[in-house]
Amino acid sequence: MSPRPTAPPGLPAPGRCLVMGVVNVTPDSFSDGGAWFDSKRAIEQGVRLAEEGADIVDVGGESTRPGAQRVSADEELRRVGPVVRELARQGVVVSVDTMRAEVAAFAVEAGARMVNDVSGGLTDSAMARLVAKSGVAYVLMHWRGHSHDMYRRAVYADVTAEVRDELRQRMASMIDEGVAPEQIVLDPGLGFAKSPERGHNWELLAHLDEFLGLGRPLLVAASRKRFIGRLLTDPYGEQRPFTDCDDATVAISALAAERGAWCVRVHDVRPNADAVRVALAWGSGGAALTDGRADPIGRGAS
Ligand code: PMM
Repeated sequence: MSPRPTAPPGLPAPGRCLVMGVVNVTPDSFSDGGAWFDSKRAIEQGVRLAEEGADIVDVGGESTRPGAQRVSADEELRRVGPVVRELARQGVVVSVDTMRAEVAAFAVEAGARMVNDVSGGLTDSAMARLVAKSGVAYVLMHWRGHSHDMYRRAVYADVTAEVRDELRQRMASMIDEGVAPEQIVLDPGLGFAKSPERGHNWELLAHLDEFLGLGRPLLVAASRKRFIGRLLTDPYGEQRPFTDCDDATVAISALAAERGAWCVRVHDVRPNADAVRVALAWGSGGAALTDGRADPIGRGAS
């Protein structure tokens, strides 16, 4: 396995795979559509996720579910602004899930410590400059186009090699524009221009080492995605609803952590926080524990 890359700046480094909890401040996200659309409820949910063991809370204001249309920048800011500011004020480590430099700039000013850009800098040409200037961590995800037609772009001769090479090119381009390599976290973009029917997501998960070979930490975001529901199709042909895919997500988190993922992005935090600790204990044969504990007493998650 490749040596562990340097941790991105400003984020917890507890010596195990991190857990990122998701708060979608949207009326229509695939995974939790509408549940946290109200700012007050979104803030409460963010605090709850941090208490359940999320090392980072990812706040997004634009749905990227298959077929989703874009919202305006003003609306996105209205959704995420108060949530990011209040969570950061309460000491939660926040990342902002946005493709817009303007929203990212606002969020960083409000205390966000990471920008999570599912378009890997392709949507907004001002993103690289903003990330370079702010110095915060940046998730660069593999992306081939907006959600409304992303499945049309899910055509690969070799999905692992193509996703790896496209990530490498995007990373080089961000670095050319002034982003420090240390700021970058890579993400193969499970579900984005990947076909559940053709098994693309499983092939990517089976080859995490190829992405680790790019020398940057890896974020794995499988939680509640359609390919899990498809895997768990029942004998009558009914796909498992995404709300009932959390147990399988925990299994993916344990395996991803054991294979060297830096962070898993999940909706149901507590069991995934347990899973990454099991992976730490198992992977180190207990050597990474303190008196049998994953979290040394007196040292919080951040
Ligand atoms: N997926 C979603 C949203 N944001 N961010 C990253 N880095 N990687 C992902 O795969 C990703 C993301 C869509 O899922 P959601 O409905 O759970 O937000």
